[in-house]
Amino acid sequence: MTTRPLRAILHSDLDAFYASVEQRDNPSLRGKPVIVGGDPQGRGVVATASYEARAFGVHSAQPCRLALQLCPDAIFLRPRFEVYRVISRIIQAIYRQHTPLIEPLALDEAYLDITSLVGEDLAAAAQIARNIKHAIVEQTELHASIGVSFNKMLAKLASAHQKPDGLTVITPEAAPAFLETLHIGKIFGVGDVTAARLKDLGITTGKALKQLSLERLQELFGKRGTVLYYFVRGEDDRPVEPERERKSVGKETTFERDITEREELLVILGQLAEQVWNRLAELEIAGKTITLKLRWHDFQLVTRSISTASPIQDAPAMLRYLRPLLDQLLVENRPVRLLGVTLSHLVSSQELNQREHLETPSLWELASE
Ligand code: DCP
Ligand code: MG
Repeated sequence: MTTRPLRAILHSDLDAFYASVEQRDNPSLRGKPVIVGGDPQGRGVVATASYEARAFGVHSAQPCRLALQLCPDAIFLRPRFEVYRVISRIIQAIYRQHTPLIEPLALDEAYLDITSLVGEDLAAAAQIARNIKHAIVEQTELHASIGVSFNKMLAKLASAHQKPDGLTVITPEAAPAFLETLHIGKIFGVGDVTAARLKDLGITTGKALKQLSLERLQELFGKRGTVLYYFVRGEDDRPVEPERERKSVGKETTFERDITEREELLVILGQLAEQVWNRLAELEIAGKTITLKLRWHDFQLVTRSISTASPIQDAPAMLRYLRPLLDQLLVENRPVRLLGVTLSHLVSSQELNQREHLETPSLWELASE
């Protein structure tokens, strides 16, 4: 059963955002594999790839070097955040013509609550979604995929369902069947590692996941287990929060196999730092406290933080702080299963100069010191 009140929620997400902008602004790139991210000769990561590059198995957060192996003809470009921010503002203005209840998740992604406009009528909500898609194409020449449903979780699944240029509606009647046939990896909160654990239990679909009791899921995954229990039943009462104040920006990764080598861990820390930095650059913010999170193979969690007088503004600077934090923690041959990097005590960085950023020494020159 779905809990009331039902809402009308849109989740709007631009297709291959950075790459589509680059193809828009340079017609010779259209129809070609384009990868926006770090240096392919160094150890940077992919921010995003055009659909032509994705066909070769290239995806976000992948090391650029691997992307180059998969797709040797790819054209590598550095991100132009200042252009992406301008587009983001145009899109936000389109959303605001419909509702003030907008929760941005990234420059290209937002939830909109349009319940006050359409009540529970999702067909009317879909018409608004169509209008928004149309206005986005008119004003930016870019395509968005929009999901329409009665809560945030389902709206997000819906927007991903028919990318690119998709419009998917999931009604309360259709939600149970949609969720039952869904591969569990697609459910919010199920990362690769959780999916692998579920697979070991013989669970790969929403239908199979539904067989697990709340208690069993909590036993397996703690608090996240509770969320999974409700999500797989289509229940999510989180409101769209326009004013949510961002307190930190972080990124973490659980490894498919535990890692002991310091050098290997440093490479991963560098990749995480670069992704956190991309996010900071998008938001034009910087942070004064950096936290390293590490989970040992036996699930024990440790964190170490350091605060600085002036904001940390780029990935190489992050790595300079992270390296000694990692060294404090590392114990001979103790395997690590997760690393995370978070920046907090955020400050808006008006002085953040894009040019200076692009000219900072490669993160990877520092990583290999
Ligand atoms: N991004 C990034 N690093 C990631 C994921 C994303 O820098 N690990 C950046 C680049 C993307 C933008 O954020 O263009 C939006 O992220 P999405 O996950 O929405 O990815 P895309 O818009 O590129 O693709 P999709 O069509 O799947 O939405
Ligand atoms: Mg997107």
